[in-house]
Amino acid sequence: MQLYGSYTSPYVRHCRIALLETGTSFELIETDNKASAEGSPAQKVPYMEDGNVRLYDSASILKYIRERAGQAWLPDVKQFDLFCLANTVLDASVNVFQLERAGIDPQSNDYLKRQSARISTTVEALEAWAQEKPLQWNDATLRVACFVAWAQYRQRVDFAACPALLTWLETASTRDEFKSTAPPPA
Ligand SMILES: N[C@@H](CCC(=O)N[C@@H](CS)C(=O)NCC(=O)O)C(=O)O
Repeated sequence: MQLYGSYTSPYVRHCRIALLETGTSFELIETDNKASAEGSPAQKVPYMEDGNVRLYDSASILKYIRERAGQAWLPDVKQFDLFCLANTVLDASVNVFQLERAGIDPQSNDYLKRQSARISTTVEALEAWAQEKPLQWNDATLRVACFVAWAQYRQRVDFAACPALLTWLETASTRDEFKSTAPPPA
């Protein structure tokens, strides 16, 4: 299986962790924006190829990896909703990060202000979720851990008021597959 992506992308990291956890043999092909524009209609990473199967989003890739290994993929609707919420905050944070890199002030228009507000309210909701339960390892909580780790790595969110999320990250960081897929030093 070929996974196209980068060593810094949290979406790619999540797929790499699932591949390692399921013992699936794969090759990570480093892919920049120019290559992803040619390799995927979404012009994003990750995308993957396995024989004649080509998938263009980390969610479908994760479902494919887990089901190929005989596992169910997020059958619980509340866990699936947590995955979606973590995805929403990740998408918004990556979007604001890319715009800032392009020199656009995130406070410069109402839509970007809403993106920033969306990040804050979603982080609060994730923290409330994490306060309710210890970390139960599945693709929803793994998505949350990938988000928190990436947001720290790119200094997007101050998690000082989120002790439960930090505890989840600490727990995730004890796992070999999570440790070995950490992004390179910024
Ligand atoms: N919904 C996609 C999001 C993937 C995504 O946003 N990837 C980023 C890298 S972290 C990307 O390729 N961005 C390129 C761009 O926005 O032009 C997924 O889950 O795979």
